[in-house]
Amino acid sequence: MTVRSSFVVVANRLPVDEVSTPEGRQWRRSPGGLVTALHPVLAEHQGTWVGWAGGTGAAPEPFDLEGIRLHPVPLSAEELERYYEGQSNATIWPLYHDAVETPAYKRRWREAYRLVNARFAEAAADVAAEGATVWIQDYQLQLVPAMLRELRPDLKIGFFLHIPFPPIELFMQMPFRTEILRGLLGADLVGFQQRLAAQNFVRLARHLLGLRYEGQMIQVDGRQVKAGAFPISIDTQEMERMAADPAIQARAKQIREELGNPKTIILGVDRLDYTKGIELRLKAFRELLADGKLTVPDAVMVQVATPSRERVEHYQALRVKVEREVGRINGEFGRVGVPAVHYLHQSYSRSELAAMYVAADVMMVTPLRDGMNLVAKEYVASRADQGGALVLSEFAGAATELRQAFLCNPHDPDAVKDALLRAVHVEKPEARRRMRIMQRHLRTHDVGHWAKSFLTELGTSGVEAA
Ligand code: ADQ
Repeated sequence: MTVRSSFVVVANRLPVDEVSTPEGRQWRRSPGGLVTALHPVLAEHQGTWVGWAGGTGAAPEPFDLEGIRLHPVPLSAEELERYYEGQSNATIWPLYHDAVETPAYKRRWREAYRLVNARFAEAAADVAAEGATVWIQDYQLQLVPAMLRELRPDLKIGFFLHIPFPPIELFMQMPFRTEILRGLLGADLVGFQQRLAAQNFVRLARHLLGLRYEGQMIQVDGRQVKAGAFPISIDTQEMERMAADPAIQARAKQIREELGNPKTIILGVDRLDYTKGIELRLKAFRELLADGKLTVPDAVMVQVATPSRERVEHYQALRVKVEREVGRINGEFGRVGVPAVHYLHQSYSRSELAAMYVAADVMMVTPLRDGMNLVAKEYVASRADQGGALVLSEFAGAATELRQAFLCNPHDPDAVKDALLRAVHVEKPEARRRMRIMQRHLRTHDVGHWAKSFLTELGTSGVEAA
């Protein structure tokens, strides 16, 4: 029997991983801010999370884990290639990130995207109780709001976009642009990371469909759709607690030793993605070494580049470029046993990442475009000692809030070099002052605050009180 919930989250992925244990294969809750933020609301309302469980072919039966109902949606191998790798990650992802790589448009990807979105909408319609709130997440599922409204006009529907929403000129490239826009307008509330993105959206509604709007409220088919900015955040308390843990502190010290106790450790942590500006960061470091402004072994760089979307062409090309640049820097500036760049194409546990944050003197977050960037926020929250300095791209959503970072335009190599040098040489009291202000902000603006503001705006009685 299908369990019906008064609160439903719909996201491409379920917040679980299948792991091998001595008792056999088991589901484990995956780490991540979204699930942490939504868990209390889900648990309180016997909520259901609808999403893909990983793997292809038939989906597992719905199951319960830690008080949440998980409702898997199946994907075939072909759908994974067309809907996920194709339409989501080779069309929409680059287009919405200022087309920093050229988006590819394919009819069969579009078709698969429609089909899979319809499947998610049907699954959500099946599990939602009368008058329930359904919160749909991100760019893979932009058609779901309208599809779901069609099936279940009684529901309250929210949508949140985790990535940027492009200006009209760029969005207009998209072959099925009207369908996407109509899809999003199926929601009662469409949330974005940035005010500018919400503005792009309401203007687009007027431009493409001739819809009237006042402020952030769009009139559509006799309904009102609200757009708004809800900057996502991290579980600040958990990050602070983890970073203050003596075991993490000891590990951080050990990392410094393993790196030869350099004066300055410069750190980058990203998914290996062309939006993250990994190459330009490496180039800035190389040029500063060449100019003699930084020297090895006084300064070393650690770049963690988590494997990501490895079957998508642009990602394969990026890996080659990044690894060539790392090789070049180490070839020119490394010494036996002392590389200039430590490049780690691996995934890490949350605690190892925390130890790296604590160990790093300068954190470089230099995306060409990023919806928010949680790494920047995690780094700030991890510096209980108020040490460290953050270099942050103006093109990351986080730059709107973390104004005390060393902000730079990532398209200007001299600006990146300048920000990095300023961060390396900042006086301790000044660095502490900057960290303190940013930390104070993150304590009040954590991921719980994000979820609560969205749900309150959606006006879901009962849910906003959770
Ligand atoms: P992402 O593009 O994935 O997210 P980001 O916000 O930086 O980017 O989040 C990455 C997360 O993965 C961080 O929590 C980080 O700690 C973790 N991580 C990175 N490398 C790791 C590694 N090697 N091992 C383990 N964990 C690692 C998208 C948007 C962002 C937006 C988020 C949330 O692109 O702009 O901030 O969604 O809305």
